[in-house]
Amino acid sequence: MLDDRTMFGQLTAANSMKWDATEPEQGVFTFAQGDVIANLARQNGQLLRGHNCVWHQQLPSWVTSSNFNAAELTSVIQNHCVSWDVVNEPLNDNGTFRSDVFFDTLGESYIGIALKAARAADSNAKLYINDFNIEGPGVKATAMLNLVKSLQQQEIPIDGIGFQSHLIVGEVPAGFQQNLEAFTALGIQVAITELDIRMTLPETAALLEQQKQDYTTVIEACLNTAGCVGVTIWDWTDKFSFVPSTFPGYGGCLPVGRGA
Ligand code: 9MR
Repeated sequence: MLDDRTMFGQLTAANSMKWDATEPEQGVFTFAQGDVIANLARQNGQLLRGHNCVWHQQLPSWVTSSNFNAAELTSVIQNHCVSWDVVNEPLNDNGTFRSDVFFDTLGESYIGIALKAARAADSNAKLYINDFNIEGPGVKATAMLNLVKSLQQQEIPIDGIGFQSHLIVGEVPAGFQQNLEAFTALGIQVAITELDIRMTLPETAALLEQQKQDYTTVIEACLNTAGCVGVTIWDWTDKFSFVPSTFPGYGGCLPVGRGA
C-alpha cells in the first residue's frame, strides 16, 4: 500500500532517521535504516521528509551524558544536522522553551545553530521546526510565531513550521486554518506532519463518522491555505501506531484499521 503513489506522495521515517539511529556513536554515522525509506521513496517516485535532527527524545546517551560545554555541543549539533525537520518540539505547552540538553547548555541559540548547519549541509532542503499543540491559536502557537519572527530578524534560515496534529476525535482545534494562515503570513511554508485522530476504544459507528469529518476538516484547512504544502499521517495503519501505548484506552486513529 505504501508503494502506491496515488495514495502516498511522500514518505517520512517514524524512527530510522532520528539521532539514535543515525549517529549512535559520536562521529559514526549509520544511514542503513534511513536509506531503506529513502530508497523506497526514490523507487516509487515519492518525496521524502527527513525526520528529525534535533529532538529531546531518542538521543544516544553520548549526547545527553557527556556534559559537553556550549562550544562542544555547538559542534556536535553542527556535525549532526544535515537537513529536515531540523528542530523537533522545542516548546513547552505554556510557550516557554523546553528544557533539554540543548536548551540547558546553549539557550535558544541551539535552534539557530541547527538550522544554519542544516542549510550549510543542503541548500535545497526545506528547513522546518516541528511541534505539537500548535494547531489552534493559543499561547503555544503564539510562542512559535514569535520564534519564527525572531529567527527571521536574525536572518537565520527557517522555511516552514510542521504542525504534528496528534488530535482527538471531535476535538479538532477551532481556528485551525486561520492559525495556518497566521504562519504563512510570515512568508514561510506550513505542513501537517504527523496527523492522526484518536478515539476512545471501542470504535463505534458514531466515532468513526465524526473522525471522517475531522480528517476532512484538517485536510481542507491545508488545501485552503496557500503555502500549506502537504499532509503526512503518522503511520498509515493502526497496527503500527504509537497511540495505544502512549495514550492508553485510545486507538483507531488512522485511515487503515488494525485488521488490514
Ligand atoms: O512514532 C514514533 C514511535 O515509534 C517512537 O516510539 C516514539 C519515541 O518517542 O516516537 C514516535 O514518533 C514521535 C515523533 O517522532 C515526534 N512527535 C511525536 C511522535 C509520537 O511520540
